[in-house]
Amino acid sequence: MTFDPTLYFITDSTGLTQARLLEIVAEACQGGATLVQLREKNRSTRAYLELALAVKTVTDAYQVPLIIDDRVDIALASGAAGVHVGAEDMPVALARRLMGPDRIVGATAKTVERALQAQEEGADYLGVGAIYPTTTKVVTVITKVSTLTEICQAVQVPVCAIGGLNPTNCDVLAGSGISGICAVSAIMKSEDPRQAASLLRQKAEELKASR
Ligand code: TZP
Ligand code: MG
Repeated sequence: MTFDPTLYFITDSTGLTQARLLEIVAEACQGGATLVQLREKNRSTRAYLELALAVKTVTDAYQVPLIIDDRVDIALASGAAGVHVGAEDMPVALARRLMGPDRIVGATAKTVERALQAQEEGADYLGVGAIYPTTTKVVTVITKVSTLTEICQAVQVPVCAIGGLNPTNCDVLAGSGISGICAVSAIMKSEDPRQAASLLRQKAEELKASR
């Protein structure tokens, strides 16, 4: 499946009603998100599936592909465009086998070695970070921009930077070779998610032009 990782919006529903989450997803799409990931950590399978179906209704309306974090079963059951797996999730090769050749499989990579392995196992894109400390609930370590650049040079698949990124601090990514920016809080916690997405999209386009 073709997809555009330029502005990859990742959700965090913590403390939000479902209605507000769906509103933010819609606003992010209106502002220019090119890819959306539903990221849920503490939901039952049933609740994750129901939310995925609701979010997909919104992303479908904007023709933005929906990626499901961690859960191949939820991705398949909801008809999402793809799944994103990290080091503690389904191995990339297995995720690829289960998802089939036509859906998107994304993977987290923090080293060149891991990036090459994920690509070899069938990842369609890589998420690399955290570039900056993040307020989003995640177990991660800082990835240097120099490592990000090495990863971009080593692989053929698109690479997205993640972690603490907002429109005012992402210029450090200029020349790194990224294909996109991932953002959670810069959009989720903005008073105007549409405007935040729009600013980030503009930045991401500039950064891609500087590759
Ligand atoms: N992986 C590395 S950092 C991160 C994930 C899921 C969270 C990014 O969130 P934010 O709010 O954009 O820093
Ligand atoms: Mg994960």
